[in-house]
Amino acid sequence: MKLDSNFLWGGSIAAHQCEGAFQADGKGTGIMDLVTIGSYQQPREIDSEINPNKRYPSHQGIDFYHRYREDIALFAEMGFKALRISIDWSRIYPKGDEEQPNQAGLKYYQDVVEELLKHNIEPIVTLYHFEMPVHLVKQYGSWANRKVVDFYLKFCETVYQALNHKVKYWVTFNEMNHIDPQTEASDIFTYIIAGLKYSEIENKKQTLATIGYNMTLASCLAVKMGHEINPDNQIGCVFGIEPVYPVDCNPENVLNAFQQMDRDFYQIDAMCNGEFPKYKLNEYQDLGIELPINPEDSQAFEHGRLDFIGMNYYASSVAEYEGSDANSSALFGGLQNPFLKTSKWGWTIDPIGIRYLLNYTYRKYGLPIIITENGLGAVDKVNQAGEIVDDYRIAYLSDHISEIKKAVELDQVACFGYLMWGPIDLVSATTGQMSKRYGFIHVDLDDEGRGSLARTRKKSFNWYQQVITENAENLK
Ligand code: BGP
Repeated sequence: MKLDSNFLWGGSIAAHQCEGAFQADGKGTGIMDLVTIGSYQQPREIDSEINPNKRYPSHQGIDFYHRYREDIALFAEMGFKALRISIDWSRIYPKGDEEQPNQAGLKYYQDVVEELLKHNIEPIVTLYHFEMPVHLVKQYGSWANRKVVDFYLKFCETVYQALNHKVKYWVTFNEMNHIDPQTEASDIFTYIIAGLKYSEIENKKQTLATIGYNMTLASCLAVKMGHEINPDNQIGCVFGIEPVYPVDCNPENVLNAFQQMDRDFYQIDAMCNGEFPKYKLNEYQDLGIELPINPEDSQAFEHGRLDFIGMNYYASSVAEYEGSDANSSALFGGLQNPFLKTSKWGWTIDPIGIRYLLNYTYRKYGLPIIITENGLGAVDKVNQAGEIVDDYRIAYLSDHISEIKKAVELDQVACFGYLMWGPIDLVSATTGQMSKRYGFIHVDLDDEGRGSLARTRKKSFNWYQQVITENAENLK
């Protein structure tokens, strides 16, 4: 099998990382509007109110809100077939529990979608990418409260209707799989998903299991609703999964690695197999966790199955030795893989991992997969001629795309698109930095918010343009 001629080449961005304009046209405060800048070593601070003396990168983003036409024209110039955007919930329902949506917020996204369609770029819309109204966290306790599922569904319905027949590909959630009752997390990881700092969550196991269940249920209900509104809708969910390798071939370590990787799949199981997995219910029962299950939930799992799976892939990790207390992933500061190099932010660079993940996931579910994120966060330097020669980014992307091609052409995986993360430099989710750059397009903005915001094509811009034109036929 060859890469399809309609293969969806493009990129992915998220509202809170690019839009800025954090109070424009009636937008409410979203959870990421309260997070400061950090770095690889220094975690981002999470405040409960906006402190006027601090800088919050989402407030400015890269000003995509006002410059989307210019930016989309640049994506079109590269030949994008698709762009994944997210809808900031707090633009549509500023507090989350209003009766009526904010029309100005809806109009903005309708305009963005029109602009994409004008350039023949397929919009892929994520309904929840770390953008929850803060009010829902403070007033209702976030996803631990079932009412939030209803507010989310109301938001989904509003957006499905507003963009009906314009948008065909939808994503219910981005990376909800980072919530796991049995894995210790840093504050930012539970915060980006649910607006709650890990260290402050009371009764952690119970609360995180409930959040995971409610979000999984919400995704299934949103799929069901989206199909009812328009049977042509193709609805998926995006997961951020790392292949986890054993530290050696000691069967205990191999099993340990398998089990660790498997923890990230229970929500996909629930969304593909028509029921919330029994093994998870039994596990929770053994831990003394009680899930807030309603009898009618089974209908949601039965009728809310995904049409496709979105995979965000950046890195692989190595599991600690069996019995070790340490948390293992390289991404979160665990063991390094001696066979692989890492990025400046410590993320392993493992192109074969994407082929492994595609194979593993496709064999498990048989559903079409789209790579919804993949890219290299790097420090770019503008040379004396004003150019950015980002050969390291080209090498990273080229190596990963080669492995995707092998997965499709040699392993018969149904992968229907590749969306590079951050085709334009934007704010990093984990660190808040601008200096962690992913883009084909450079944005003149530094970590302190200084710069003209001017957009410049990097060397990789022309490279990706050629990859798309040739459908990746002549990769080096
Ligand atoms: C993914 C998120 C994205 C993006 C990406 C890169 O997990 O879905 O929003 O940010 O990671 O991470 P970072 O921006 O921290 O480098």
